Amino acid sequence: MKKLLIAGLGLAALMSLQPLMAQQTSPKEKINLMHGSHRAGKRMDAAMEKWRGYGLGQFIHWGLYAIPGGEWNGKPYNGAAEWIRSWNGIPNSTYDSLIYKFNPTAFDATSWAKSAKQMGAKYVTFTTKHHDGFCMWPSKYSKYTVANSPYKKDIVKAVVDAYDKEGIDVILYFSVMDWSHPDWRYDLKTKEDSIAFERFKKFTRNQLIELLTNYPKAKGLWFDGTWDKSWVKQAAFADELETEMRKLRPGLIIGSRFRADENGKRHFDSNGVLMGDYEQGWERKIPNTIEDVHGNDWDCVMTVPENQWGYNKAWNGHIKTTNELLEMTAKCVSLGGNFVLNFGPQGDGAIRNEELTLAKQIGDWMKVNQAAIYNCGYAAYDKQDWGYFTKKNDSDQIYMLVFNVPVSGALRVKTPGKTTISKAYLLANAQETFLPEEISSNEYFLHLKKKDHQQPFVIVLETANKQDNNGTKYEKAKI
Ligand code: JFZ
Repeated sequence: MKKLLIAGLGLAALMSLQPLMAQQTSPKEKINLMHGSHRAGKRMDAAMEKWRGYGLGQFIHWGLYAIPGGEWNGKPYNGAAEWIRSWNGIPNSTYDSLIYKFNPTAFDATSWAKSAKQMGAKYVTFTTKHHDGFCMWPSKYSKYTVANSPYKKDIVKAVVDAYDKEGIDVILYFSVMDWSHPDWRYDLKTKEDSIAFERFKKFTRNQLIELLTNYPKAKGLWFDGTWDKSWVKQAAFADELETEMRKLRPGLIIGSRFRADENGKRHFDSNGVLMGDYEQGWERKIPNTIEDVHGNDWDCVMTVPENQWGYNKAWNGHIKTTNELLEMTAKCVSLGGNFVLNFGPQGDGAIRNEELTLAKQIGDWMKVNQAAIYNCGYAAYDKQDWGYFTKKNDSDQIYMLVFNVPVSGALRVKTPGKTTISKAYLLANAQETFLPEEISSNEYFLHLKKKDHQQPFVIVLETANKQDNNGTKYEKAKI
């Protein structure tokens, strides 16, 4: 009886497995989508090739929220400083009247750009309009802009021009969600909501076309605030608008956080294909393996404190150090992405000293080691505990970015396929060479002479192809 029961259960389990097995063996049906991804695989044009090679970027969150700087009437706001308008501790109208206080006398776009250049940033993403709706450019379509603040001048123009002059590409951040616009809705529940949102869609289109027209030097748009149901339901509109923007500005770079497909799928469409030019979901997190990025381009945006983008006076919690940020940069590049570090300038327009110091220290390291970051990507070498491998795009040059020196002083390297190490030397000083000790086929130790390193360092590997297998010292074990 017991046996029978078990046998019966087994059969039931087997039967229940069957549909699953069938699903696994037959190729997944591709859903026909009107507003899904328009491209499979990476964009290979010059603009995107350049983006791919940036390695390191800067993000800037600056707007009215920088004036309260994370506190109101002496009370700290517990969320991210740029979200303070959403706090019930402040009436919206009181927050919005910060426009009359916006007069950043210490703002100097050139000094920002010089600091970014010193850091080694190749691109900057700048908040033209965050969720509060305040426009950092004199938009024709809103009264809530710099033009109506005591400062009056166009901040987006100043930023675009200053960074462009330093050779740093500019991407415009734009929040679709707009808390101050009367027609913004989180969801469309009534006919009135839909009518209001139609107006909001026109307004959004107008502002985006205005930005692209006013600032033709900008290389791309970084969208945010696109997660609410109201916007997710606009697959056709957003698709059409994206096409229009791309037509207006060939080469324009738009990430995966702009639009949803007709089933409401964001970032990846219903077939799992990336929407937009790169994956924009790596927000304060970094992938661990190359599988995590599914063959797509991507960048990671990171705050210095835990989760503060706009200026926060309190600057609480763990503040990331230069070495941590360099390690994140190395990790991102080693997995084919860019690392983008956020800065939150003060209400008066100056960048806080802590951030200026980080920029300088990162830059000091970059000056010596930038070859391992710019135009580099995934090396396809086994990850080792001492750090990260990167590979120069379009060349065989391999870099070892060392963050953890083992007590043995021996850095393990496994080379792929028929690759051998022909030369290894310090990027900072080519005279300092390392004789690779071959410990097994395709496996080496590089012995460090010095073990007390205060800073991460880079070793350049020059590689060669093994002539043939007969020449190698090691034979595969016969098992
Ligand atoms: C958004 C904003 O709300 C925030 O203020 C900041 O501008 C940041 C860069 O972007 O916050 C997000 C957006 C996406 C995720 C998390 C926070 N996400 O995908 O996990």
